[in-house]
Amino acid sequence: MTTIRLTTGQALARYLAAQMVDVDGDTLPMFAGVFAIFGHGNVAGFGEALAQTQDVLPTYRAHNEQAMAHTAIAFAKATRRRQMMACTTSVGPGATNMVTAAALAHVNRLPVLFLPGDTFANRRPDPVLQQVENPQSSLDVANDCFRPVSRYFDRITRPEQLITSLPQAMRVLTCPADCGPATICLPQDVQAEAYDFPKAMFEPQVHRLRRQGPDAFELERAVKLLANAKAPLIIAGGGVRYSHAEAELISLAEHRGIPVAETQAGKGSLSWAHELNVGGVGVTGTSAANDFAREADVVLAVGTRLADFTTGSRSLFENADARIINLNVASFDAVKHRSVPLVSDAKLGLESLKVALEPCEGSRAKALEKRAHWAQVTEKVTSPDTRPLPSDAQILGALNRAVDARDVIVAAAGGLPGELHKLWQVKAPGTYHLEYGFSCMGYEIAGGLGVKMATPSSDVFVLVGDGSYLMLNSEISTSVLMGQKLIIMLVDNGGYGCINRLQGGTTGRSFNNLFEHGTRTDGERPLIDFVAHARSMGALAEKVTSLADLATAVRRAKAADKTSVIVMNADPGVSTEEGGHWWDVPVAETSGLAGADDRLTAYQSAKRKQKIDG
Ligand SMILES: Cc1ncc(C[n+]2csc(CCOP(=O)(O)OP(=O)(O)O)c2C)c(N)n1
Ligand SMILES: [Mg+2]
Repeated sequence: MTTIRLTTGQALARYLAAQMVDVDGDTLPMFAGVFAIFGHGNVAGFGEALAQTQDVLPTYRAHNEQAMAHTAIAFAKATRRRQMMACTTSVGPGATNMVTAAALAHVNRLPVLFLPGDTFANRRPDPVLQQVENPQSSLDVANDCFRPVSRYFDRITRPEQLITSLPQAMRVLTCPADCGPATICLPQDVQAEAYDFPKAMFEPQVHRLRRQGPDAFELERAVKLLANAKAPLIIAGGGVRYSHAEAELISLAEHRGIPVAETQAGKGSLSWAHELNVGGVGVTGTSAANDFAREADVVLAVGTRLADFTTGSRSLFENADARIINLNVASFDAVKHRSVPLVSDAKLGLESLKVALEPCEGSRAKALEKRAHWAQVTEKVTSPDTRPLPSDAQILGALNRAVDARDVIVAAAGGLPGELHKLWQVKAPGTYHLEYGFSCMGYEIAGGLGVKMATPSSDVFVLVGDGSYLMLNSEISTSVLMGQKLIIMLVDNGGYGCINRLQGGTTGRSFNNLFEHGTRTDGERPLIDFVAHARSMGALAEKVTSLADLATAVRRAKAADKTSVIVMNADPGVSTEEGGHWWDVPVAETSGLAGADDRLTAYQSAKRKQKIDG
């Protein structure tokens, strides 16, 4: 065996640089780069190694570990899980700062390689700076926080463990069914230790996402159900996008005249204009999609986790005989809701279903009618009117009219995702990037950077509330420094607007969500000068006060060569009433507030529609 003497850090960097992916016949690096914030726990070990591999594995410097991990995750989502990034940190706070992002990647089934530094394996200098000592067990250390939020977890306490650990990490990163974050903790002493590694380990290795076809029995059962369905509905989830199954989805839907509803992750599988696209489904869905969902006797769920926002907390599919055919690459998801599982890659599964089914007219006419109604609602709620402050919907309407077909929008938390799900008119498939598995405040700007890195020829619009912006905005500066232009639309409604509305509906009061006094100004000055803040980080910034000015600001931002922040005040009290569905948020069983009895009665009656057997 030919060997090469390398440190653990050097071997890791070389191995990552040697991993390739086949994307439609092109061989690309699997790791487009490494986001790194160095500290004593990785600067001399893995950091030293990364400096040697810059030509094949670029390292990027960020400002916040959680944010850089969001960037890496968004990049992977935008490449539909074909390419990804690694993130390395020091020990202690640098490492645990990434735990939230690990959870986000886990929920959304997105690949990212976490390489947190870890305290000394030899324990000689213990306790070291930033080490969390555990009096009960020396084995349980801070990085164990990553365990429940990783699809693969390891700690390298001897250099040669890399030889067997790395292929396991690559397995989860490239497996459609098991996809998620892989975490390999790197004790800081081991990173610098040398070993004679087999040379073969560093030969280029090409990965290709596995396509698993359906099982004959499961397929036959699903075909029979669909063939006999009187009111079928397709729900497109993120799996459609990750499988590149858009064409097969449209083809089956058109073949059988089945309307297609979309989850947040699946929105953009079809353009808004497609005659069978009935739009977002569930809690933030359109009336068109939700009407079909309530009546459906067979729901073909494709690549979705069937989370509460999609199923209306399990109360949306009202038809007592409704069955779900659950086409999913992961058997874990395929058995949820007493579904009829069809475990398969979405593209192959949809193709097989079409081949086995006769064409029919289906619900085309009804879909057209319901779509037309929702188009009217959209027109009404997004058009300007005379109220002093615009609604989120009106801002989105103005933006939608101003963006080009290939521009990508990015959002995650606050009131905007719900409005986007209902109202955003996707012009071209793949231009709608919502992180709604974790709906993590602070994902937006950092995530936008990852999307921009993955799709450099598109303008990337980040839609963010004032709350999310204040939580995590440091990567504005990273975007400026990296020359990765973003257009950030900051909707300032003076606090946590959507939670304040939810609070009003569930408790009858407003408490601890909006800025006190309900004002954004301190006399003449804005309470928070977002324009000055964004400018201080090197971005262009302006505040607009009318929807017409917003359109011209967007034009200026599109023409600019660096990141712009456009700030607009909005009404925190308004959201689109039309469409939507109940969401299970428990109401206090006893409360002294006026209207509490009515709220509890309404909650309890909605709760009775929840199907717990499916
Ligand atoms: C990290 C994180 N913390 C808390 C929440 C709960 N939460 C969801 S939306 C929201 C308020 C967001 O405020 P803002 O970004 O201003 O949007 P708005 O609701 O005003 O539209 C909060 C606190 C969350 N989703 N993520
Ligand atoms: Mg807000």
